[in-house]
Order: sequence, then C-alpha cells, then structure tokens
Amino acid sequence: MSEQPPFQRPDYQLNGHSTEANRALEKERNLPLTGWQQEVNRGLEYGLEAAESIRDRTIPTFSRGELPHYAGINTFLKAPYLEDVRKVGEYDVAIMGVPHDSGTTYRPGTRFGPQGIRRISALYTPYNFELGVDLREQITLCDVGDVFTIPANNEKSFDQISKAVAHVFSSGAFPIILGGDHSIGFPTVRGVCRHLGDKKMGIIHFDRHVDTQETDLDERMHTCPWFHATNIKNAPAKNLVQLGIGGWQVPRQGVKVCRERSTNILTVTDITEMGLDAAVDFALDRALDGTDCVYISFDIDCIDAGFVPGTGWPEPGGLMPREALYLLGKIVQKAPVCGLEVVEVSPPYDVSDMTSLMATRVICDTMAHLVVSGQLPRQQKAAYIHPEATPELVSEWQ
Ligand SMILES: [Mn+2]
Repeated sequence: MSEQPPFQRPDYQLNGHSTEANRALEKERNLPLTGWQQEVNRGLEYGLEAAESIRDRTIPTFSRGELPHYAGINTFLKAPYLEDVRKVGEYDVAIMGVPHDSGTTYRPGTRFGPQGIRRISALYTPYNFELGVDLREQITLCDVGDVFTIPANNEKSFDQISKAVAHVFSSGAFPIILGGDHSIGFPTVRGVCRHLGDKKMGIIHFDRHVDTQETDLDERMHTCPWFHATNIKNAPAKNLVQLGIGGWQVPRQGVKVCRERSTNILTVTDITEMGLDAAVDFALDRALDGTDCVYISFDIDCIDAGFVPGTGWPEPGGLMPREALYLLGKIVQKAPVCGLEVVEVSPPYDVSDMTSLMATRVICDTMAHLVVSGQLPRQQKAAYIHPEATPELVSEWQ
C-alpha cells in the first residue's frame, strides 16, 4: 500500500487578495469595546449585581442591555427609548415607527409593522462580521417610538407624519422610518422637503409596484405616494428611480404617470441582465442628477414573495434578498443619503417573523454602510438640511 501524501493546506488566496472572511477577522481587531463596557456598567448600576452563583460578573440581576436576546423591552435593537423627542438631535440616528395602514387596498396589518420589526430586531447584535462595523461602538442610536397616526383618516395621519419626520430630519439625526403602508411615502418625503430649502432630493424606490397614480379607491392610498411626492419642487420626478418593478399588480393608471413624468424604472430582469453594479450606477446617475441627496424608500415586497409573506400585496418574481441587500449597500455607500423608510411589513400575515427580519436587515445594513462610507457619525449637520421650514409650495390636494 502506498502512503497517504501529507495533507496540503489549500491556499484560499483569491487572485492575490485575501478572502472577505480573512479581512473581516482583521477588521474586528480594531473595533473598540468602549460602548460594550458602558452598557455593562450601566447594567450593573441600574440592574444590580448578579446573584453570587453567577460567575460572569458582567451579568446584572435585571436584564438592562443586549443580553439575553429574548429578554427586555423591545425598542429597535434595544436602543434607548427617547421619550422627550425634543432631544432627538443628540443622536446620530433616530428610529421612528409609523403604524398606519389606512392606505392599504388589499390585506391590512402594517400598523403592526413597527412592533414586528422591533420585536425581531432583538435577535441582532450591533456587530456585522463582513463589514467590520459595531453600531454600539461607532454611532449613537435612539428609538423615538411611534407617530400618533389617526386610524381611518389618511390626510390627518399624513399631516402628523410630515410634522414628525420634519422634526427628526431638521434635528440632524438620520431618520429611519418603520412603516406602515406605502401611503406614508408621500408625507415622509414632504417632511424631509420642508427642511431642504432650495436643495433637492432623488428618491430611490425599491418595489414591485410603481405607486404613482393620483388616487386609488377615491383617496390617496398606498398606490399613490410618488404622484404626490414628486409634485413637491424639492423631489423631481426625473430623479425618482424605481427598482424591481413588475408582475401582475402594476396599475395601468400608474404606468401612464411614469411615462408622462419620465421616472426611471428597472425591472428585476433589467437588474439581473445588466448586472447589479450597473443597476447601482443607473440608480445613482438618475437619482443624483441635479440633486443634493437621496431618500431611500424600501418596500419589503420588492423581494420575492417567498421570502416576505408578511406583506400587503405579495408578488412572486421579485429580487432575491442577496440582490436587494447588495443594491442597497452599494447605493448607500456611494450616495449622500438623507433618510430611509421600510414599508409594507404586515406581521399578521408573517411566518416566523421572516418579513420583519428582512426589514431589520435592511435597516441595520443601511446604518452599517453609512458608517463604512463615513456618513455616520455626523460631525455636523448635513449641508442640505435647512434650519427653517419652508411653506408648502405644492397646491392643496382635495
Ligand atoms: Mn409594493
């Protein structure tokens, strides 16, 4: 019998570069543990030292931080709940819920979206392996709770939402909005635009649906946000980029508006055939043409329905989660982003919280890419934030 040759360790160097995993191992080395230590100290102070049988003396008697993941009060990522919203400007990022689903035209439940997303966000640590980001160490995050929306009244809810978003945005904190159905896309954009002065935003819209018709069922429903948002002078329709559109749920009235206003649509096939990087370039080229920042509106139904059953209008054939996260990450890294909303998560239709988890992933990835690209933490307010609120220049809708 011939002897077994000695085991040769395979060389995982790819084209002369180390693997992503190897780079990740190195990145972690440089992350501090200051925030973690502060959390431990606070836990021991507020939550009492643990019983004597507990050997790990960083553990308090009452859970007061990240651990255990199944314990505690669920703000987003267990960030501090900011009861006094006047202090929101002291944070880099503010999470706000918009529990509004009166704009829904099929199955409801997105009023529970903020609750569902916050609940499953407890599963996450603040650290991402590949990106080498630890949010607890690198940014300050708060959860301002929910906007007081008015059930069965879209217009009053819109006014509340715009006022809330304008408050957070003008404070300098980066606004992250947990929907809610997509009708909130109009008042969120309106809220940001109030503090853009003469600056402009492009909207990058992930969705299977165009959401561009003027009315639906005689009201401004979740099929209508971009018709009204792009009537605002700070948010031109030519800078609206719509990624993932297609299938059997795109109303023809909306298609007509996209044609008339020359919005920029890529279908799922467009994106996969041109390639993800080319799709990112297309989106940035259109969204940043003559504008100062980009607002991201992420409808969870842009992802194939098999991955996101908990949504109002599920549609097969959408983006794969990896594709959507790749597009999002590259866009956030390359564009000045002024805000993010994640909409259409409907926990009553969800399975194992997987749709809410996808929303959590979108939010955490966005924050991490904002850190990687140097947009967070902010050293000062972004230049496009105008301190004074501008009166609405769009005619009243009746
Ligand atoms: Mn949609």
